[in-house]
Order: sequence, then structure tokens, then C-alpha cells
Amino acid sequence: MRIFERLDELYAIGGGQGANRRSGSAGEQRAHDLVSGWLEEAGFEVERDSAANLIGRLRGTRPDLPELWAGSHLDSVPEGGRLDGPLGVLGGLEAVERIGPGERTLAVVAFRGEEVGCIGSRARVAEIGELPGAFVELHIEQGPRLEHAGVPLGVVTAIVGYSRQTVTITGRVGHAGTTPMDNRDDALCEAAERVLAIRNAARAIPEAVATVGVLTVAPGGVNVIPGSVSFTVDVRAPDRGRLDRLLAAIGLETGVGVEPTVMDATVVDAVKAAIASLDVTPLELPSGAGHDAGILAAAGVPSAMLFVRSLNGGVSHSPAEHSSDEDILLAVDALERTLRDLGSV
Ligand code: HGY
Ligand code: MN
Ligand code: MN
Repeated sequence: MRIFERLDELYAIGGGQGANRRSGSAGEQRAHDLVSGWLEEAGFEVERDSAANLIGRLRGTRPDLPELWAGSHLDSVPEGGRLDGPLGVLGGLEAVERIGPGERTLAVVAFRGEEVGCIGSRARVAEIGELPGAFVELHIEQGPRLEHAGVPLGVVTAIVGYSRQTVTITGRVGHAGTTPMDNRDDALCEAAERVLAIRNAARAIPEAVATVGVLTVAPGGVNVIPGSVSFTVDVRAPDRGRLDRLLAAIGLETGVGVEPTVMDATVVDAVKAAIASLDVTPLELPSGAGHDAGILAAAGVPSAMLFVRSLNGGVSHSPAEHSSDEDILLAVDALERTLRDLGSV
């Protein structure tokens, strides 16, 4: 089926293991070019805004009505999964095409740079272009909850807040062979202790998480005592209180990052009703991953997310990320019904 062929075509971009469409790379651009072509083939009017976000519109007969958007992102993490991002864009395209032209303008969007801080959707909400009356993002759950519950679809009630900061530790470069162990200031050993302390601090705060994903050692010689180490810290929690508690506990700046966002009740209800109309009990859950829907929601756009079950224990940001074809098709049906419902108000 077309959606699976298109998912595979996007997944193959960049070669290597997994999805390789890093933000700003030729791979992300190639994905935008492909999707733009598919939108034009389907008769959509394509806008590329000044942040290079892609907005494909199926114009309605009532331009006075607020637009209704569905979509997600096309960039990926290195060796990412097949669905993270593209499922929301291609699922939106399938759903909007099925609905076809009507009174309200429907749009399918692909935001830039979601994996590097939602740079595209942040730019969009910062006055570079008009915003929709409502936004629905279909996304793979990227966690184990739906699989554990044995349900194929879920509706997101809130998106965690997060802060990403970099820590630099300075030691003293030295000769690996001639410097006695009691006369060293090894930046990597100190960094290692800090990383474990970060892990332990996160474990002590309910539903908070912290991850060191990138660590750089300088000067980086096999026989050189590290003089400097820098590493990234990704800290998340369901509310600002817990986020700041964890940031303070690990010596990072508090009060910064992306605020936790609550999804819009009306849009959440439309997603729930659509799921229920497919004889699936809608499971409500928070999102531990950040999403463009969180940026739009924080900017006042009524938004909600429809999750499709992750299999393989919920693994994501990995080639092992997986949802069944059956669940994906069910999710597109639910997205279509959600948009029909929201479009009829
Ligand atoms: O990192 C995240 O939460 C998302 O996958 N960008
Ligand atoms: Mn994503
Ligand atoms: Mn992601």
C-alpha cells in the first residue's frame, strides 16, 4: 500500500542503518522534496515558509474558517526509526486526501528540525506565518505503554517539559605513561562520576528522566590524559516543579527549556471519539517525547496527539522501532475521523 511504500522510500534516504535524515542535512531536504511532490500530485497547494517548513493545503470553500492541520516532522536522529515523524506527515496526507476538498481548508505539514529542538515549529509560531485553528499529530508512541495495555491506539493528554544543556569539565592534559595516578586531574574520570550522579538524581524523582547522549573527550589521544570533556544532558519531567528540582540537583540552570504542555480538551475529545468509533478503548497517556504539537499547543493552537502502539518494547530512536501495518492503518482511520469531526464544527 502507498503509505508503506512511501514510508520505506523515506526510510531509505541517507543509506546506512535506520533513518538518516539529520536536521539541515541533504537527507531531510530529500524527504521534503519527496513529500512536496506527493502533495502536488494530490492537488495540494504547497507553501514553504521562511523556516523551510512544508505546508500542503487542500483549499476549502470557506476561507473565513480557521484551517485544520495534521502533520509532524521529516528529520530524524542518527540511525532512527522508520516511523518517528514520517508517520504523522504521510498519515496526515492519507487522511486529508480521503476527506477531500470541503468548506474548511485542511493542511498537511512537515516541520523542520524537530529532533534538534523543534526549530521549524518554533519559528512558525514566532510570527512567520498564520497558525491553524487546530492541529493533530499522529505519532508512534516511542514507549511501552500501549503495548503493555494491549491497545493499538492512544491519545496524548500532556507532553513533558524538557531542558537540554551542555556540561564542560576541565581537567589537566598529561602523558598517560609518565603521570602518576595520584598526580592527575583527569576530566573524563570526573565526567564519569557526574554522569552517574545525574542518573541517580533522575531515579530519585518520580517520572523524571535524564540522559547523557553525546560526550566529547579532548584532546582525544589514546595515550593522553583527557584535559576537557563536554557532554549533553537531556532532562525531562511532567511538570516544571520536578524539572527544576532535577536540574538543580545536577547543577544545571533551572527555569529554562520547553514547558510541559497540556493538550486541548476539545481536540483530545475528538481523537478519543474517533478511536472509540473504531471499537478501540482510547487509552490516555502523557508523552515522554517532545513533539511539534507541544510547541503549537504552547503557542495557543488547540492541539492533540494520536499515538499508535510501539512494538518491540517501545524502542525508538533506533532501527528496531516498529508498529504493525494493521495498527498503522487503524491509526490513519482514526486520524481521518478526527479531522472530519474537527472539520465539521
Ligand atoms: O527527543 C524527543 O523527545 C523527540 O523524539 N524529538
Ligand atoms: Mn518525532
Ligand atoms: Mn524523535
